[in-house]
Amino acid sequence: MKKISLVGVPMDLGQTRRGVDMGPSAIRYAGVIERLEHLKYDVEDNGDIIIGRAERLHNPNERLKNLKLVAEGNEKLAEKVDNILENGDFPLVLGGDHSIAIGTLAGVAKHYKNLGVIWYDAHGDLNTEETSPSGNIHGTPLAASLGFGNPVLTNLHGYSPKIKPENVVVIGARALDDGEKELIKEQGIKVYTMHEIDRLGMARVMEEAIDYLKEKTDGVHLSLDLDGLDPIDAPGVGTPVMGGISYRESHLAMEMLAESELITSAEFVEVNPILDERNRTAKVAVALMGSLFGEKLA
Ligand code: B3U
Ligand code: MN
Ligand code: MN
Repeated sequence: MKKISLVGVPMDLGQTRRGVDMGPSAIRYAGVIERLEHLKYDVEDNGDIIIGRAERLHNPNERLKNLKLVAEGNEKLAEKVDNILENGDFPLVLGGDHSIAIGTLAGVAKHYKNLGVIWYDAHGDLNTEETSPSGNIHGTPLAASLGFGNPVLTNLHGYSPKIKPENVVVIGARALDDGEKELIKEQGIKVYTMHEIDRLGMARVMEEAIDYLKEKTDGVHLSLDLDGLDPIDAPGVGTPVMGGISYRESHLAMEMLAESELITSAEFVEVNPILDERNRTAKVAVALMGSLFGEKLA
């Protein structure tokens, strides 16, 4: 069995609500290491990536907020993740806001010819510097990894693009901006919105997503934003959107991914303990990791 190599990324500069930098501590406190060790994994905790401190939270002349510090933190993360894969271990990244997916994917994608990505999120994170309504980099990482957006982000870790549009599946979307909808159409990105999840059911959605990626990819990264879940189940997130994926559907999704043996790296992001109720969202994240790594109900 592979060793799981954990990295925390206390990043909160990709958006404007403070507190998400405490996500890695909250997830550790919720027992991630014990949970994975109980499943007989060898778990190594690499501690946290050091993220720079902004003297002043964002310069109003900059379109993308805190671009330099976000890029620097992501470059360090990319190097770390790259080394973890070099050692043959499984990288498990704990966020932090979703801007860290730029660094994770930069470190991961080098190791594959056709990396698949499952983007589990209420949002598409497909904005670019031009289309972003907020200037928050956590709304742009999927676009950046596909090669769209500011070159400081797209060229992170020295190459672009990291992934191909036909190897991406977005699951749980229900808050897409106009520019994101255009990019989805133009690039033919597979998206299961809440409409499809309601219509087909999560089991069918996951079967289709797994079949779609299975043949054409040589590794699949899971990027799970806790706001993909309904805020009733995961209240501790910066941008909650009603009408999301339930706790049970999410467990089913993780269990089906575990059965598929497709996932080769993962990250869990956007846990914000300040906005949470008694660390509930971090506990949900850890429970989902349990299912992803093969925990069985009976
Ligand atoms: N699409 C909006 C909102 C958003 C994206 N990701 C999150 N919120 N978490 C934006 O700002 O790009
Ligand atoms: Mn996201
Ligand atoms: Mn989101």
